Amino acid sequence: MNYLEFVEWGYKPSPDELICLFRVEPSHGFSFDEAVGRVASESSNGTWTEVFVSEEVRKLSAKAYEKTNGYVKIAYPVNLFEPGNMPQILSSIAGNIFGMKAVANLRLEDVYWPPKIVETFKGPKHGINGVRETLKVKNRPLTATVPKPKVGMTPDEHSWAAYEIWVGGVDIVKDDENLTSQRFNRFKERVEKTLRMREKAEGETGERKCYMPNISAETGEMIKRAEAVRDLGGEYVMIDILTCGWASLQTIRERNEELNLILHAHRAFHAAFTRNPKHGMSMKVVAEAARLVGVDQLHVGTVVGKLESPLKDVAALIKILREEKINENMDLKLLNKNWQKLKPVLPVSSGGLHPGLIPEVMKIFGVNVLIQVGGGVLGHPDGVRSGAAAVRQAIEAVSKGISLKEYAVNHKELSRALEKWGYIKPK
Ligand code: CAP
Ligand code: MG
Repeated sequence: MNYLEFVEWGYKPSPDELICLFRVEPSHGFSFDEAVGRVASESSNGTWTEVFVSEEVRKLSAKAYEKTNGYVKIAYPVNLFEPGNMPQILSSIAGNIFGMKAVANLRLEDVYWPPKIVETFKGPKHGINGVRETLKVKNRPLTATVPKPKVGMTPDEHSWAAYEIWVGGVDIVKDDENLTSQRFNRFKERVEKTLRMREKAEGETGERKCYMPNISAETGEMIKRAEAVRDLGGEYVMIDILTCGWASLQTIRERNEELNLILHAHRAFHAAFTRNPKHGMSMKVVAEAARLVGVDQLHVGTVVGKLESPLKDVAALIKILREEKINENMDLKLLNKNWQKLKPVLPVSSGGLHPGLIPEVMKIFGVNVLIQVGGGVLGHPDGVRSGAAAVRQAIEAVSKGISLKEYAVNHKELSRALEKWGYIKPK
């Protein structure tokens, strides 16, 4: 098989073609071009030995056309893909190729999605504006807290923690990624009791409060749980999109046309394949697929918190989720994008955060962000309600351009949070 038939340096792809940026590290004994030819072949319509290929079939072959510093751009004819089918698209461009013996390492760094693909996906139902309208919060970061310990509490304990979090000042209570419907905390009972506490907290604070129950489960069960949330008066559901899978996310998004819930996407499992800079698939491609399929909020990291999230990655993810058009930026290893009418997605910054880190998070994200603080609220020395208040006070301080230290002089809850955690960056 002559894999170099899938290589044409200098080829000019049409704007209709899907483009992938790969980092390619050939195995010993393979030239860069031979390895690249195999990647383009295996991810489009080639195989390891000669087979009859008609002219029509050859039109579906991918072409490697530009290379710099170990990175290569490969162009894919749009007809290679089934419009609107995310599993099929990723099975092509992020499928067998990672296991090829011809590459020692291979990483799908980014994708340019052509208009004929973008227009076949629904995108977010609510987007950032819809989320803000629901919460009635205009121009400050939204806040969320996961009641910790992450699993083990009963519905009564969970809903009580939620009440304390809401009355302390946090906008949204979020289930943790591994809390679904275990023996000690059945889904429906938790949602009923927590939404009842939400009403109590709204009555006492005069602020809108929301709850994000985690519906992650077999797809049919997820639909039942989403319908239950809608019937109980909830506005949100959370889905662990990577352990649930793209097909199930598309099914929930379809069903959500009528349910009209805000979809919060947790990305647990991503670091299994996004973290290694030499091999796997970047979080950028996950974020792009999530925006296309149509989540309203997505975790993107903190830079300063407990989980690996370098600034360049987070900066690229913020652009992918919030901007409509993006120019190619090789410093961020970002190909150009045109999301057309797809609504923007609210980035979620979470993981090891506490009030002392909020100024840095707001410097990175600005105000269009959902800041999730779990342990940093539940672990406050004066209790949950004080922890929640300290988060809001930290945001107020930044919004007023006042240092936390100064603002803490007249805000006890913030002062006590700084006493306990200072400005530490948890690992
Ligand atoms: C954070 C969290 C989130 C992580 C996920 C946790 O809790 O609930 O799942 O933020 O990581 O379970 O660790 P804390 P990412 O606020 O107590 O750290 O946001 O990077 O996807
Ligand atoms: Mg969690």
